Amino acid sequence: MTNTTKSQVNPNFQIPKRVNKGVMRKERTFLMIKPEGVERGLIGEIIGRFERNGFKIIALKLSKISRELAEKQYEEHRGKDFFDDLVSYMSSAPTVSMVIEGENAIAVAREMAGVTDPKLAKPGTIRGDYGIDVQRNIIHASDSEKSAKREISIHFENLNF
Ligand code: IDP
Ligand code: MG
Repeated sequence: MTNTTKSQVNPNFQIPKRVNKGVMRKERTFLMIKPEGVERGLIGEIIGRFERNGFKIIALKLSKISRELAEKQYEEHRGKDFFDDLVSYMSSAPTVSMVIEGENAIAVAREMAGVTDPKLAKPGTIRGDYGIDVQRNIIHASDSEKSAKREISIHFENLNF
């Protein structure tokens, strides 16, 4: 018996094996569909992958974020050569911000997103299937519990449940 199941919609999509199988943790994580994902009509496809993989949508928002908020989001990258372009891009057009909840949500969402560079991301991951280049890689997913808490609080200030 395997815990990897095929999606009914995308035959290439493999639901990832749960991380740390013995240690199931109900977690929340922050995700953002980047501008080209919204522009290309991929909101439903991306949210659907998380829903079909058993995650619950806790909060969801379509908005054009301010440059200031984009800078806060990517604070750890301030000073890097791609920082200005990245925050300009992220605040240039609408994005979808969301909080999802489920077992090992942080690590599983990172696995479903795929590695940062879409050229290197595996088929079946969101970036592997839809990413264009390293900046336009479709989705953001928090990389740790600390980042998830921080990112949820800056994008959903009033999330009190
Ligand atoms: P991650 O999104 O996989 O966590 P990070 O290294 O935290 O990747 O970078 C944050 C975002 O910054 C990436 O998703 C990507 O959009 C952008 N980025 C990272 N490295 C580069 C680069 O070398 N050139 C342009 N954009 C980059
Ligand atoms: Mg990151």
